[in-house]
Amino acid sequence: MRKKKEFFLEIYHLGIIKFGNFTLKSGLYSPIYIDFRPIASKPNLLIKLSKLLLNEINYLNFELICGVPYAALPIATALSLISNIPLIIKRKENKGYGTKQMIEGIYKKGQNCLIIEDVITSGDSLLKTIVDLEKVGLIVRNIISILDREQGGVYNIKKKGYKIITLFRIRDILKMLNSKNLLNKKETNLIKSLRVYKKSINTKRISYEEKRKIIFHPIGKKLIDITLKKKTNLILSADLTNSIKILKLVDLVGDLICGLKIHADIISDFSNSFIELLKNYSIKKNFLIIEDRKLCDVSYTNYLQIHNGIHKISSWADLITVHVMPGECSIKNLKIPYNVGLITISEMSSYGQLFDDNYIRKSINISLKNPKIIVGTVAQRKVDNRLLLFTPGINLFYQKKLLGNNYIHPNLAFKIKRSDFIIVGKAIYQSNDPKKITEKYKNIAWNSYKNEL
Ligand code: 5BU
Repeated sequence: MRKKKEFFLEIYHLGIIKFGNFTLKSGLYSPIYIDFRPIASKPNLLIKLSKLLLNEINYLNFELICGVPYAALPIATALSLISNIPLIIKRKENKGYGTKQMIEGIYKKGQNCLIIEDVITSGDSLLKTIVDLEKVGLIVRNIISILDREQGGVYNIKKKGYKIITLFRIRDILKMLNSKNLLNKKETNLIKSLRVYKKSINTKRISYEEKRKIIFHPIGKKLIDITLKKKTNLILSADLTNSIKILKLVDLVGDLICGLKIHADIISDFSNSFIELLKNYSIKKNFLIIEDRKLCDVSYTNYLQIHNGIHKISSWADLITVHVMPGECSIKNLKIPYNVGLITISEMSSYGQLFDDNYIRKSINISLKNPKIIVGTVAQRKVDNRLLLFTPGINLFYQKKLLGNNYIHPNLAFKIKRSDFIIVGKAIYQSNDPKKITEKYKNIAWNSYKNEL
């Protein structure tokens, strides 16, 4: 332990710990960010780290070493050089040309591979790496990591039957820094808040009632109230191009949904009277109206698009979707009424989408920093519990790509992505019996949420 402590204090001075507001790769919020990448630029420390890691396991059992991309790659390389165990490289995404291999290097089916990770948070990227290695016939049993952030990842991995060793746990590191008086008051307070977040916000699904308490936006609270009252977390995406057809559908299934999502610009006969009738239904049948506008422009243009044109979205929509690709400023000064909320799009369900981890993290961070205007987000992963998570790309009968969208079963949305609301379109409005199918989706989604509590 003494060696480990000494080593940690040495790397601490490289600035590997930062305090502030961070959204982690997993989408979870944290007041503390730990980044071991700087070690790669210090060969002596990289060697020390590799020796410490190798000390933890009987490495002669392994025929291959693989690092979780990208942060663990230099560490895995150093381990390979010291131990003489061959290295293989796992790609993050396949390069789309040439051999399209996800695993590079020389390996044979049935070889036993040791996995190296730098920081374990939710364990999701580690599990992705394992899946790809197992797909090519490699055997993975053991993982070794520098840090356990103690946010559920180690538990998730062990639950799947893998053995995992970590050099440090976050609590040991913070204790160590405290004992050496290396933390100032602000940093100590942030760490205290980390404990609170770990318990109440980040690690597990919380009930709609609990979520209602930590969500700031009145429209977010209203959506949860509707959900609890009607026992439905189903949003219908009525992507129809005719207003009468939309109204007929709403008349039929409005009692079964908490939200109705439309694309105003696909409705050929869009009119004020349509909006008036839709609004009446939303009051009578108690659901919110979401305009899936996906704004993506500079602030002033977004402002014009929200309030003007033939759609005048802000006069009727309860929620409007928006990309934050043009930056945080683009969602400022939109002058949206207090009873309209925004849903950011952090990651789409479409096949081949270009949202990468970095962008998703930034988008979630912006969403968290603006609770007075942002209610939640669309993402294909767990997000911080202070955001409502909306999941499109849902279908009961297939789990695959169709018309450019990726579809999953509602149970998976609640279980794996920790979704709050599922969005269902074609499966309902194209069915022969929309009412029966809506009831089916409603019940499955509601029970799925209940089972996850
Ligand atoms: P579907 O018929 O169930 O595939 O309809 C999904 C709807 O959700 C449709 O209106 C899309 O425009 C919308 N959508 C989506 O599919 N994926 C996304 O990531 C986002 C929106 Br954001």
